[in-house]
Amino acid sequence: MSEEQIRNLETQFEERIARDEKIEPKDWMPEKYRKTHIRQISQHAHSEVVGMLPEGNWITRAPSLRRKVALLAKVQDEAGHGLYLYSACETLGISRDELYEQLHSGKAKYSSIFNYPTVTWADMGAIGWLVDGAAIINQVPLCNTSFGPYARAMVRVCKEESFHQRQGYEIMIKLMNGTQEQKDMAQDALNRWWWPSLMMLGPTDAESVHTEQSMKWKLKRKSNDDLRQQFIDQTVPQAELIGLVIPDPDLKWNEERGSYDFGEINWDEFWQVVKGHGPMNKERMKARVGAWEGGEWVRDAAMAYSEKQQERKEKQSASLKKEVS
Ligand code: FAQ
Repeated sequence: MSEEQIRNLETQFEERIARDEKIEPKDWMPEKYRKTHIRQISQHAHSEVVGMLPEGNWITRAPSLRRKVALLAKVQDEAGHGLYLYSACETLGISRDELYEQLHSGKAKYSSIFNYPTVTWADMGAIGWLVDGAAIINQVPLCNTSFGPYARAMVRVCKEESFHQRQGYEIMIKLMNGTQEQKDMAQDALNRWWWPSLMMLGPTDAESVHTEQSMKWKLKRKSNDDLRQQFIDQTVPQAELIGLVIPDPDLKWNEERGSYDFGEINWDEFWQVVKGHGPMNKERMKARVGAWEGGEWVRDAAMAYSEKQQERKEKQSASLKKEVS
């Protein structure tokens, strides 16, 4: 293709983005757009899959049958989200095997938030309320993202995240209506999950290397700082309502801005976690790689079964053809 032809295609592409048209897998797209989407969608998929581990840790120890059923359903939903997202990513021309390889070799990133331990039952409340709460704030704008398969996957994901957020908040309400020990447990979980939840929404806009281009392509519809502010403004009244205290002495309502001012985020901690040195990075990777290797016989059996079915079908159609002739 000549340079002029490429320029024309780029112009048409930018015009489609400006008109808010969805870009579909078979449409022409700049190589950088494709790569950026593979990066973000695959990181998102990996986050959903690794994100099953902290809560999976509590399925066998949920305090009642109702809580167990709800947590089990939530964790299964996260697996489903990972699968839609891997499928959306595959439409950009990368295989599932390559994506898994990137995760298992440590080349691919996944959300920092899942590298923290879940030490008490209250952490199940805090994760649903805060982590899923932050995920919804980040993902609702993504329902309007420019790449069709990603936008469509996000619609369903957001509906499910909304149930997850409520089940988490309900756990916190229950604990805050309980004994002093239960209240302390809920407060302790909030103390540990608050700051990592703010970090989860990504580095400050000044440090965010991808935001500018991603906003132009309408991959991202809101900046990291805007989403973080929205999360704080929405969550603080929810904490106050049930008697929890946000662990930030600098948190203060700013009348002029109509938003909360908040304290300094420990970005050194964030980058340490992103670079693989968080409290649970090694355990998370070990669990994922172990699951992949331990599941090899299941994949082999599924492949053998499908090959057998195919052979059977071919034999049947061959004998049918013989009969007809
Ligand atoms: N953790 O320039 P930016 C969930 C990296 S799903 C690790 O700002 P961008 C559901 C970033 O990749 C949670 N790394 O990047 C659930 C980049 O590095 P790179 C996941 C992070 O892409 C709930 C570098 O820093 N959600 O929770 C993080 O424009 C409960 C510079 O950053 C999504 O993935 C981080 N937190 O903005 C499941 C949503 N933040 O790639 C189970 C889709 C940044 O150059 C239980 N993703 N980095 O090597 C997004 O919206 C964006 O990718 C952001 C980051 C906002 C995460």
